[in-house]
Amino acid sequence: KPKDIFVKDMVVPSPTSVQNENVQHIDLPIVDLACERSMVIKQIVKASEEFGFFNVINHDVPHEIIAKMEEAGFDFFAKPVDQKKVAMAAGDSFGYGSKNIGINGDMGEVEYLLFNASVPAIAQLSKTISNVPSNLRSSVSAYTDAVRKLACEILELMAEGIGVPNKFCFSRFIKEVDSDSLLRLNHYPHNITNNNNNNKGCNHTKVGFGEHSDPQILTILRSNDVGGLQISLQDGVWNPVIPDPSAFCVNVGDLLEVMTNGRFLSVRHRVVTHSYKKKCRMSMAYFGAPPLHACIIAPPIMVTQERPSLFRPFTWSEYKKVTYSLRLGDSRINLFRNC
Ligand code: GA4
Repeated sequence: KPKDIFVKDMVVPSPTSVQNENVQHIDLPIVDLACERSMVIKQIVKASEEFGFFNVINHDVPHEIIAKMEEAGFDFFAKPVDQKKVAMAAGDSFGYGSKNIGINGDMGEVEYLLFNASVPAIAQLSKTISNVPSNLRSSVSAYTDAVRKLACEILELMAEGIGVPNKFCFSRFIKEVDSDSLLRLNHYPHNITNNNNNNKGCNHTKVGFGEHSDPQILTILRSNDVGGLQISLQDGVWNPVIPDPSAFCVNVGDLLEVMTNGRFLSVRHRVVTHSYKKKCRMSMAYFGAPPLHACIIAPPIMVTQERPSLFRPFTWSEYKKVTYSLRLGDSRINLFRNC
């Protein structure tokens, strides 16, 4: 049983605005997939160890697939709220949501669409999803298949880079038919402030999606050219990520930190919205996850005398349960550390 879990008897609202924060600009590492393979591997490993985040350029995901996904997403979010609300209703945890993040009181200036991104769920999208326009369905299907392939390629390069004998040891999880992977479209509406006397000339920064780490194995994120993503490499310091719509921003999730025995970092990040921005940010995140029953443990080569095992073995189902019982910003990974 995970240690130290306590139930909060009062729901404390999450902060909605950001004030006087320490913001420091950094350049995210760039991984150029057109480079020589051994070079790519080195870049990926270094970035995953030092930043937990990197931008991938010269990937094989066709531009049309990305453009169609973005267009279908924007078309959907432009619809009236009552039309959006019916998307995939029917007691499912997937579908449209607005402002509420998770089930424990977290809120953000965001609306979103959540899809099951396993291979069979995506192949059956037309049968399993109701009240979603057909152009959105076909875009989600083509986009998810393409980014899943990219995620597998990156996970295989990572495995090779850290010397794991089976290069499929991470990617096999997200290829499984019952993989618990997700696709999430996040739309951050305008953060417009009234120009009354109290706030004239002020720029307001609000929380779009509060700080957290991603629980899964690997996240592949694509955003339009509106910024807002910030990562935290040091407690209390936020590093804005300059958006590059032609790249994919890749980040290590909690499970990959565990399976590399702490060598790769699952870094906390958040999205903020600025009142001076005229355009909405839209991001599309693929979260590569294992099946619920999968046992999460570092391969033997990652555990040495100098680097003893940092985490106890657990199933994704156990980790997910803990994740959903806590608040967005709570640390989950620490509950699974060996003493
Ligand atoms: C963060 C990453 C993904 O967006 C997500 C989120 C999930 C949700 O929105 O339902 C969670 C959040 C995320 C982690 C803590 C829990 C669960 C909201 C929340 C408060 C889909 C995921 O897998 O974990």
